Amino acid sequence: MAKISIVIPALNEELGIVRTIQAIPVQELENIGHRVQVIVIDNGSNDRTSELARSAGAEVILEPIRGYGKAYKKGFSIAKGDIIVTVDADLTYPIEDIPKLVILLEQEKLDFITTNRFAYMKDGVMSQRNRFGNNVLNLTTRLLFNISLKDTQSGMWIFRKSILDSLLLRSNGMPFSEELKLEICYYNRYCWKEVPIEYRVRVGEIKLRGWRDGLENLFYLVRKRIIR
Ligand SMILES: Nc1nc2c(ncn2[C@@H]2O[C@H](COP(=O)(O)OP(=O)(O)OP(=O)(O)O)[C@@H](O)[C@H]2O)c(=O)[nH]1
Ligand SMILES: [Mg+2]
Repeated sequence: MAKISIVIPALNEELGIVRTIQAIPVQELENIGHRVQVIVIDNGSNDRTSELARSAGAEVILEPIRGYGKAYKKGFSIAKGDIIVTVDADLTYPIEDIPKLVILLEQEKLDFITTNRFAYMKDGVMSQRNRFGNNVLNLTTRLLFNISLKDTQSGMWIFRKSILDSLLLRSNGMPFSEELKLEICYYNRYCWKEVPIEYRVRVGEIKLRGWRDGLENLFYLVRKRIIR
């Protein structure tokens, strides 16, 4: 049977981690021919994230160096699936859509699917400040790279693991999300699609440091355009 690895970065997510893992439609994925591996990457949570993730049946990997990108790189390095799926540990992404998205990847022979959180977004799900920041980052991506992604910062992806070998992923922090998309859609020109999803209110404490991460992501886009 083919395998899917669901990779979940989690930093102090004791409120969402168990429900995130339990929401994974393991049986449905097996019915369409994929055994499921669930990997949680924790780098230094000081709550019960690791312990709860393990008790919910996930493989928990501890990455000593902090960072969203660092966590993903570690997770990808131990993922055994031919297909990798990513979600946050905060109940924001529609985990129940994973089988549908995997079928889409296979049927349309895509290499990568990224998701658009803004498609059906209700008021109050994201702060006005974050919406503004996302708009700036999407516009900058369009101007610098001529890619019309509607959501350059989404963290829910479905892709073939085989593409990872050709990607130059340098960021260890929050810019990892945009860098991954640029490497796939711009530098390597893989076959990809952006799919609308529902995005929900986060449980637990926000990890994003608003202006600071926003500006870091913006400068990262400019730097990436100059030196890949
Ligand atoms: N392992 C690890 N996970 C992280 C780190 N920073 C963030 N995360 C996780 O990565 C996911 C994305 O971070 P979020 O804080 O949800 O960031 P976001 O989705 O951009 O914004 P909000 O959901 O609005 O907070 C969550 O599951 C976090 O727990 C980190 O340094 N290490
Ligand atoms: Mg989140």
